[in-house]
Amino acid sequence: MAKKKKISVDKSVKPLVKKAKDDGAGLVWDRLEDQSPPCGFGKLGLCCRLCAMGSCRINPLKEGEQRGVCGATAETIVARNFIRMIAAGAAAHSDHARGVADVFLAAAKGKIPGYEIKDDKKLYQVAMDFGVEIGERDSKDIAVDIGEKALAEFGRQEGEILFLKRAPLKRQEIWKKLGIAPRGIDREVVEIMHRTHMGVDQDYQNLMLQGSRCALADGWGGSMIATELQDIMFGTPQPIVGQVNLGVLKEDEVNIIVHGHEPLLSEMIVLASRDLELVKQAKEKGAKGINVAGICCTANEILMRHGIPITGNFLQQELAITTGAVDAMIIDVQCLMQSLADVAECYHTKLITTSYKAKFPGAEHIEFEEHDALNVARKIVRAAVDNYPNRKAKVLIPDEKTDMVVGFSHETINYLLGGLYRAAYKPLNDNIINGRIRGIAGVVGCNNARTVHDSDHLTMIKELIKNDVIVLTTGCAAIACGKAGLLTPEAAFEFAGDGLASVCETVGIPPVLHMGSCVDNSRILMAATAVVKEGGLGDDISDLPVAGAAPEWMSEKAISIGQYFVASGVFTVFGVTFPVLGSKKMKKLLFEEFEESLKGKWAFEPDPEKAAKLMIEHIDKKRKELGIDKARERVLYDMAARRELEG
Ligand code: SF4
Ligand code: MSK
Repeated sequence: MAKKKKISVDKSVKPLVKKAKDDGAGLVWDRLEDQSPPCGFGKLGLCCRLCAMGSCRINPLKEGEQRGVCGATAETIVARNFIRMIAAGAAAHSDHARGVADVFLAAAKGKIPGYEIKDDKKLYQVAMDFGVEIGERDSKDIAVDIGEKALAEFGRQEGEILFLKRAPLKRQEIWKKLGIAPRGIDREVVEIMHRTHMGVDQDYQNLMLQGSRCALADGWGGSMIATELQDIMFGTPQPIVGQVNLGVLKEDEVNIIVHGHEPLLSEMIVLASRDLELVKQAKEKGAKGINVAGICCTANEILMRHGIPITGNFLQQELAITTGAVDAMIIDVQCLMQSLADVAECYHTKLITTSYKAKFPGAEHIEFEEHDALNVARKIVRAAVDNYPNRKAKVLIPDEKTDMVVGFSHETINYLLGGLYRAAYKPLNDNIINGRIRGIAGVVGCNNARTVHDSDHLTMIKELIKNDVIVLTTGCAAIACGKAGLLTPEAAFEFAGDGLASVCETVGIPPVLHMGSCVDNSRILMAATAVVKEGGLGDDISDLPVAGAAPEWMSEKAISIGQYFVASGVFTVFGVTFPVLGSKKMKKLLFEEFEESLKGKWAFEPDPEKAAKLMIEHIDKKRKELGIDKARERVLYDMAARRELEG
């Protein structure tokens, strides 16, 4: 165990870490100690193993220029590694989207039961974006065309991906001028793999152009397709109350945890858990009912749409099993620790893999078959019910659980601010212009065992809202906020500055808005675009007083998200570590020169308070450029002045 170093600010963690030790279950923090210190070359991005003449590494402490056996320089090695991370992240989001598009199309064709069109309005919106005829046509026919067009986006070879047209015109021109408008989603990923193969692209600036193009194919392509089609099938999120933290588990019920990223199966698990026959079976086994809860982004998806509780974020996946109360953990793809199988072995928990893409030695595999989704879900729920009597370890469910209000899609923000009949971002823009809201920050991303769990998210976000910056959040950052009580309207009075608090009070929203899962960072792009289109704050995302951050990032998906934020014109700060620090030229490009070309740039700052200050400084710089840096002074007229005015 890490030497008494604080590992989390979440009170639910400590007792379970102790329990794991008593029960002989190894946790992420134990392995972290074994893996410390991390490899210095890899951390700086300076290790290359792209061919068998290596692996090569550049020692930053040695004098003079060093090169790999093939002659590759530090900046080439660092850039290749960096954009391979982008390719992996974009591939993860986009393969998720492909799965959604497959199911969407099959459902539209009436080939699979259980899935339907829940949001006609969004169906028509996407139809317009995709150039699909609406007219008097049946929703299902429109959906078939949308499904086909969505799937074609992955293999598109020419032109530009269709959602790119949603961006502000000035942004589209920047992409065109730089030659980074993505042609097709898969094409950009494949081209990165080609260009970073031994002996191809040796120019770090050119490599980073392709990195930007691929990241844009993620944000404005794969991720946006996933979000939009999921919304059409499962409903666009609206504000809903939910609960979060390990205290949502119930000792006297069958506890099923869904963990991973894809809502296709978890939506069905929610339905199956309400099946009266299965509830009856659970009661026959001695349980009072069936309790479904989530971890990571699958959790965010079903929380946003059904109010299903969340057990925790990334670093709590092993702890959930350690409670001894989880009868089945159902996993699909992404952010799943292989150790889950070992931890599950110490308890009675059934670990069930469901995707042919993600199998675990030691886990039971029940393949998710979309054509028979509800029956597969029933089978899985039944396995959990049957496992309930097998609990063997002492059950310890921490008390911690917090209420929260979630479900802030960018459409919801529109309605909340402008009202149903005059939905508009104008009130938000007005409040930014008058200075009550200083700016907008997107704080997103993972947990990382190398930082104190949740601490950097919360420190940064509290600093931002204290300074009247409204925060949009997704992923594990959003879950951290929920646990800390930041996702309630009341949090505005406790944590926000006077200006932001007054807006939150008027509209009845929290100062931190939970916008969904990792693919839902596309909602943040749409919210920023809506602010631009509303007018009064410049004509590009880069003109806005906005900033982005991922203070506890760990996954390659986060790098892809960060790069598409930057390539969309957003100043973006990452914490923990940053995999380009080994090259001066790459640092200069990402931290400085991108501001010229992309009008957005990266920063690295592991201290979350300092990082928040950087974001606020950037927001203030943008306010100044817009001429709204001085909050409008309220002029109080006395009677004489009034008469003068009237006269
Ligand atoms: Fe070394 Fe060049 Fe091969 Fe990389 S590609 S391992 S730098 S020889
Ligand atoms: S789940 S990608 S740890 S946010 Fe989307 Fe959390 Fe990061 Fe996974």
